[in-house]
Amino acid sequence: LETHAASAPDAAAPAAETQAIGEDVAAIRDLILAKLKYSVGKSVTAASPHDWFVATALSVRDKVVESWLSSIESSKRTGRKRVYYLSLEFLIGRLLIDALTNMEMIDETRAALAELGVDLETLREVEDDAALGNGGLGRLAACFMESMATLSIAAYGYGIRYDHGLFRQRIKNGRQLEYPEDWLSFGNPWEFQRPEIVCPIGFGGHIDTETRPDGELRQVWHPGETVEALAYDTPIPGWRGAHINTLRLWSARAVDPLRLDQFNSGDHIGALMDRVRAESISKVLYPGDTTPAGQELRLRQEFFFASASLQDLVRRHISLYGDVRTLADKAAIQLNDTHPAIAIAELMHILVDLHDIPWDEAWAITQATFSYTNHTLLPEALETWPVPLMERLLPRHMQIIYLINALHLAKVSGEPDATGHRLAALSLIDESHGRRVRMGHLAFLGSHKVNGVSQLHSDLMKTTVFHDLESIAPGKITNKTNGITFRRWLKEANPALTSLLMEVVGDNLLDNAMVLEKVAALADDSSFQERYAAIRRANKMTLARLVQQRIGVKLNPDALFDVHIKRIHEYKRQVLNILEAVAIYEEIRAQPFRDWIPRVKIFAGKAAASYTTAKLIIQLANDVGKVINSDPALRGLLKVVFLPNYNVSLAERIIPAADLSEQISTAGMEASGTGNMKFALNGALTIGTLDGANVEIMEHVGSPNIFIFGLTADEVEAKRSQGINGQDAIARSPKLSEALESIASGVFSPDEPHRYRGLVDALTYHDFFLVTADFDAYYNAQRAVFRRWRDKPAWWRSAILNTAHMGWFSSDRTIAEYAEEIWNVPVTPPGRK
Ligand code: T68
Repeated sequence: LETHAASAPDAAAPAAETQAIGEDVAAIRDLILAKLKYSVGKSVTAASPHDWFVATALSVRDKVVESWLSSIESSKRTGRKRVYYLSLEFLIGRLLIDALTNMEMIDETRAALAELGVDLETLREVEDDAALGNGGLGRLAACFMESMATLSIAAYGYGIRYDHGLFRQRIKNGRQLEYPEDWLSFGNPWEFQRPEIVCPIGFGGHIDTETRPDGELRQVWHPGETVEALAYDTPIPGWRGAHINTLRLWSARAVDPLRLDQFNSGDHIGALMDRVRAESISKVLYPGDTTPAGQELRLRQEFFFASASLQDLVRRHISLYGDVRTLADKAAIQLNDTHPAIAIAELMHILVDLHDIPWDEAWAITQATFSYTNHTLLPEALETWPVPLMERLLPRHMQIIYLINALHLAKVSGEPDATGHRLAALSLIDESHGRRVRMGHLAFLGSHKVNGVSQLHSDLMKTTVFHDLESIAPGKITNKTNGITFRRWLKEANPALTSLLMEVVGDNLLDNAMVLEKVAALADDSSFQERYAAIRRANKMTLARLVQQRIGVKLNPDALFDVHIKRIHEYKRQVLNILEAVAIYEEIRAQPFRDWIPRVKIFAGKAAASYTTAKLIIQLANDVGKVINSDPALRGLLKVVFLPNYNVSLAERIIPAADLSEQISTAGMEASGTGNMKFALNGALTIGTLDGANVEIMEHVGSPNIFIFGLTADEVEAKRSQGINGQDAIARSPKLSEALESIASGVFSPDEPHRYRGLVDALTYHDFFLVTADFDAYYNAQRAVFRRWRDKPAWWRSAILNTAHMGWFSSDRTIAEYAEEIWNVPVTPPGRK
């Protein structure tokens, strides 16, 4: 008896826990069944996987909503300062596993579904990706939303609810074809329509001048056209569900659904014209902007969501605090690139025209409220709008921009170095090729802080595009190196690795990523290496199955998986990688019995529909793959695959299976990169240039554990100033000239031998991205990769050290820096409930 009593507490504890979990599982199972029946309207026998997905999503959503309402309530009660993240893009991906993970319900839900004979992994796959973004910028916004919730910051994301997200890519005969993406066709269980939250958005029209009672003049804008912005809210749970924020996306609709008189008079299509025109604003992500109509639609999108968001947040501020003049104390607005920069003129319009705030005071409020993140230095990507278009579409805002500019130039024109050249560089209006409004300048002037997204990028901002503006506002430019959320990019993408790491560092890994450092002590431990390697092997098997299913190519899971996945762009240099594949192909054929390392080159990525060269690069990757993969002389030693329709969900599959991460942009051109961080965290070794955040990744993981090659940003600049002809580099490199020759002569395009002549000519005579200059260095770096791969303990040591030292790249760290240095809001780190 005594023995029994003494041991009872120990023995009873696990039993009680098991019982609680059992109760949870039963409760979740019953809730899913109720959702299936009463919300989806299906019986268990008739339910499709999609029906089960919706029922499961609705059941976890109930838990999310509980916490969401208390988060909103608590922010109101405590009068906390709010952060508003304005972004034209949120590249969210799927939400089911994310919500279950962050609500800590995943194991119980999996078990509950299993009791019903349903596999959670199947449900995961039926969810459509929310692909409301193009690439890194949009995905960063999604990671930031998750980290802001995790750190209990009272934040709102504001964007557009596009009916159609990033196009679906199909590859036909090696060529990219674009199809509309239709993520809403089965409904969206995560969102709440808010029919009561509607903002009128004006365009065009004219301005009247009125005299106010106090004798001052007031400008009154009378828009010629008005559309409505209708709110849809999606709750964004932070880690452990302690705090939940709102992503508010605007959908455009006409004020009147149709012209009834016109309809009844027989003009059925004409009666709907206004509606079509209004709704086109939120129809597609990034409408083609090669035509004037496309450019105008893009500007309408930018103003539509900036204005709706500003009206909404000003209304909230006034209802809580009664006085718009305290806005900057209670709201921080972050501009994700210049796409929402017109919000600066919109806030001035609201303050000056609608609230009669004197100009100087309004400008001080505006600057104290806004901050701006720059994501690119590429001149062609810096937004400018033709003045005539702005005058026609937003006449009052154009007036405001002119006045901002006049006051700004008046301030600097008194300075001794105020030459015409300098004033032209500082002006909000670019006069060099037709008059255009520089949105980067507007964002800079209207903000109290401006940041780049990696140390190198922030430094380059000061010496290039913002050189002159920085000189009149020293200290305004600051750096905030990007980060990624480890909940999605470690736990959800690679659960097996996460469990292994938690065995070492403890189960607070996702609360404080810096504990990963403890893993470094095991880098040389052979049994840990074995377990780490076994997880990679399993992930590679899973990916190999997916590749077989999708494109019918069989991969050897013991080959080195060398992965290059990102948007297709010349500066990202997919061509450099393809050239190395061609060079190795020629070598294996010439010396088939050398001791080759089996390798798979994996490419994925979308090209902008109008970007002809990028589309040709996709075709080249596919053409090269077709020849190499079917050449029996290679005996499977080299495969080149292009996986179609790259998106967040595919990235979650590929990254945990990668051995080598390709981050090979021309130095100085990739602002940061975030894929580079996802790979290194999951233990792929990086082959890369000293560009963007690669520099900081090298500093953290240690230079022996990363393969850096090529020209530095300074060297790129020096080299370009001497000319960008590739002939010398090609002449010096027999491997390169041979590879270029075989591509140019049609070895990979026998059906059209001259298909790549132009591409090869461009590399030969006009190699702006310095592919030829960096080829030998890249080739040699790849040989260093092979040497490491042959030494398996050395390889796994480096891989483990990559994982161990990546904690700093958590977006929790990035967001904590924004909170402290830009937004001035407190953060509460997550902890166990
Ligand atoms: C990316 N930018 C940077 N832009 O290229 C990348 N642009 O280095 C960085 O890591 C990432 O931003 C996050 O900071 C983009 O993704 C766009 O997608 C884009 C979209 C529309 C217009 C211009």
